[in-house]
This record gives sequence, structure tokens and C-alpha cells, in this order.
Amino acid sequence: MNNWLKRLAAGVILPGILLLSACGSAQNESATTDGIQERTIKAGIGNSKMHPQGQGMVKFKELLEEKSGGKMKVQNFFDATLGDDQKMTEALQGGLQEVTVPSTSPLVGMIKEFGIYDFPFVFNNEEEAYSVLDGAIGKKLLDKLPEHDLVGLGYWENGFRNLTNSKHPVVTADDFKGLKIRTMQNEVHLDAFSKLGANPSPMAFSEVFTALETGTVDGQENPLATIQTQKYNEVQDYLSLTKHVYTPFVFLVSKKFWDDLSEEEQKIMSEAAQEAGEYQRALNRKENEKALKYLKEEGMKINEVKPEEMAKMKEVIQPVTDKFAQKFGPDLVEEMMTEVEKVRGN
Ligand code: TK8
Repeated sequence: MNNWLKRLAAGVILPGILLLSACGSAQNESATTDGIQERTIKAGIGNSKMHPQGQGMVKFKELLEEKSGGKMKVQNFFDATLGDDQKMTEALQGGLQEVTVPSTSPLVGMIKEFGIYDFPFVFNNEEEAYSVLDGAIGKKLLDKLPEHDLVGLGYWENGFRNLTNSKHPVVTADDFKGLKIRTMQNEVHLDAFSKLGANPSPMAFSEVFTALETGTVDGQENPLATIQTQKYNEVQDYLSLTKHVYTPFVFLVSKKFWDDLSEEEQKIMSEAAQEAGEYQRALNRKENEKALKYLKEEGMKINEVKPEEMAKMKEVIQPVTDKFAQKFGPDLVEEMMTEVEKVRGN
């Protein structure tokens, strides 16, 4: 190279390189001094923003953005706009979406043990469910997620499910007979409703309203807040407070995304999911009560189910529960029942 070219190179290119690397290191420094980088988290759920699950996501966004000094941003998608529970879970596995909070029930095809939560009439109240979910059993099941490219940051609450339908009140075990009922995509639910003489058909959540409206099915079952926010009362006359099963939500993160996070980022994300979960559970209980009042005012014909009738329903379903206990692990089921008994003080 001749001299003037060298001088030109030194004068133009070198400062350019210095400038670039200065920028680079300045950026890295700001990104790593607190171990938190600029990130955008795509989070999707099936329910609406008004549902306690939606409000939980709004809280999660607030908390994570606050804890990360505004660097970790959450983009929330409601109403299954990113797909239903199964589809979003697969998107997490593929690294196409970062967060979803599905019911555990549609995950049973992937991790069969989650099916123990689908046994009808196991929990009498939320506290009993929390002791199982937040204790050793809940953790054991969350620990199965990473081998499926998922990370579980704890359980939120979908809650106790109640039956709605367009035909008649369900007061006794016999009243299920002949009803076409939409169930979640879950073999325990399918078999349990079949055993009661109903005609169950598994279906993704976002298809339920139309299926009820067009009469493809006669009924569906979900917690009260969902019945309200999905406006099922507009297409269903009867609401029977069967409380036949408690469904947890599980807070899932894509493992691909998770593994890329620093320790600090993982810590604040866990905290945000946990704290938002506590908020969501409390809100859920409150909103379920309010929903009952609302649905009554809207003219749904609502009936309680007597404890002895619930006991009968449970008895009819027992062979199904026994069969699946063998499949999911009798020890695990026993551990769950022992935990429930402990909370009951027995
Ligand atoms: C929302 C679902 C829903 C569930 C169902 O994504 O499918 O009926 O109860 O709330 O998880």
C-alpha cells in the first residue's frame, strides 16, 4: 500500500473501527452490569383480558417490567389469538413463543402424570389444591417439563369446574345421561363423562362458544369466571354447581428462551410469575363469587348439587379414576391423597 492510502486507511477506517467497538462495549456493559438484557417476551393465553387469568398476565407484565428496569418487556396476547393451549405449548417447545399459561389438562398427552389433577372430586376447596400443587407433588411434575423443552414456574388457578347445558338442570348423577358435553382434550375427562352416561366430545377452548351456539354440543364445563367472560350464559340456560374437578393453570416458559437467560433474568422472571400467580389466585376466588351473582342476574337457572349427590357421581366415576391411577402411578396418586388428608387434619 502506498503512503497516502495507508494514511487514509488510518484516518478513516481505524477511527471507524474504534468507534464501532466503543459502541459495542458500551452496549454490552449496560446490558451486563446488572445481568439483564433488553428482551421481548411473547405471552399468550386462551382466556380474555378481563378473566382473572388475563388480569394475572397483566400483573406479570407489570412486575417483570418493573423488576427488569423496563428491559424485559412482555407482549400479552389474549383470547387464544396465538392459538389454544396445546398449540401455544408446542410454539414454546419450538422457541416461537416465550410464555403461555395453559390448563394442565391438555398437557396430559405429553406428561401423563399431570392427569392426577384431573381426577374428579379430589379437592374440596382451593387450600387443598394449593397444598398439593405448591408442595412436593406439584414440584415433581414441574420437574418433568424440561425434558419436553419447557420450564414450569409454578401453578396459577383455573379452578373448580361447573356444568352448563341447554337441556335441563343436573342435580343427580343420572342427569348427565345423554348430554353432549364438550370436554378438554384429556382422557380422564372423556372417560369420566362417558361413565356418567354423557356423550363427551373433546374440543379446543376457542371453539366452544360456537359449538354451544350451533348445538353441536349441549353443554360444557368450566369455572364460573370463564362462563361469564366467554358469555356462555347467552347460549346456555342451565348452570349446575357440580364443582366436579379443580383445574390448575401452569406457568410455562420456552426452555430454549429460558436457557438463554442470565441467572438474574431467570430469578426475576420466576419471582414475577410467582407473585402474579398469588395475585391471580386471590382474584380468581373473588371473581368466581362475583360471576355467580352476575350469571344469576343474567337469568341462568342455577342449581346447587347436594354433597350426597356429588358422592354418588364420584362413586360412578371411581372405576375410571382407579384405571388411570394405575396408568399415572399409584404411588403418586397415594401421595396426593395423603397430602389432601393431611390438610383436612385426618
Ligand atoms: C384456556 C383454557 C380453558 C380451559 C378449557 O386456554 O379449555 O376449558 O378451562 O380455560 O385453559
